[in-house]
Amino acid sequence: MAYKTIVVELDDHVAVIKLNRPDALNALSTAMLREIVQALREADDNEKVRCIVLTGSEKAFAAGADIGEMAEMSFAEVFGSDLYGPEAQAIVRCRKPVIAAVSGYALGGGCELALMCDFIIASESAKFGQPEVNLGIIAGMGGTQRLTRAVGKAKAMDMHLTGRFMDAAEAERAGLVARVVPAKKLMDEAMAAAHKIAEKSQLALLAAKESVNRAFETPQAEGILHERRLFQSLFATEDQSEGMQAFLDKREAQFRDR
Ligand code: DAK
Repeated sequence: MAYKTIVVELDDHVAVIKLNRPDALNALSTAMLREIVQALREADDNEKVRCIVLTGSEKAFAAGADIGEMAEMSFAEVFGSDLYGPEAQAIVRCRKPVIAAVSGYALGGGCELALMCDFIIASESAKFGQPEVNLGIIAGMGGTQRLTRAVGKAKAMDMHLTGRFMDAAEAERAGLVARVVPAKKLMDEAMAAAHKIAEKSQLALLAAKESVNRAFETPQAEGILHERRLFQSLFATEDQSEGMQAFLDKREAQFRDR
């Protein structure tokens, strides 16, 4: 499918979705969010794809929702159309692993989009923030919830109430990002991680992602039970037999997603 605001490329088993509105620092318009949703759906449905990398430009992952688009909207329009709601829900429904490769600004909806991915690899130049308060609004795509779970109440409150940006080093210390790498190496590192993930059993990946995400949705005892049942159910797969036999044979496993 031809896109106007993103570029999608397939590198072996990895789909790369690149946000591409450089003149607006990749501000998330409704059109762009819908294209991201469409690209994620296509990647999820494409059997060849085993991992997805979502990225922006060196200057901006995404500088937030498109302020120009929102500025004139009334409450009736925002509430009546459930602005950005269906798109945000669709993004987190993607079952395959999604890595956010973040360089430059990840602000407002851009920070929230990165938080919707499974983990973030950031360049040293990355800046995260929830500056919506400066516009007389608050985060609307999960920022008060996901950021708080990622970095804790103190830092989340600091960011949401002051609107200040967090640099990459602080973001790594706070647990917002998984790794920080030099800007020039960002895509190499993200692609290496994605290709490494792509080697695994798809069934184990789906189960691992589902199980980790349960940690945010259920009491711990329920999450642990869910994990144990998924763990046990993987013994019904050929990939479990193959993975363990390959270890004993001292060879690489050949997973077949069965
Ligand atoms: N929207 C639209 N255009 C943007 C933009 C944005 N968020 N951010 C930057 N741009 C545009 C600028 O207007 C400028 O365009 P031209 O003037 O050249 O036409 C161009 O990108 C370059 O920006 P600057 O000239 O400002 O570049 P600087 O390097 O000087 O500054 C900056 C970079 C990122 C610090 C600055 O651009 C900035 O402060 N941008 C706004 C950041 C921000 O406030 N982000 C939060 C947006 S509000 C909801 C769900 C979610 C949301 C809302 C509702 N619902 C479910 C209802 C989310 C809201 C947000 O994200």
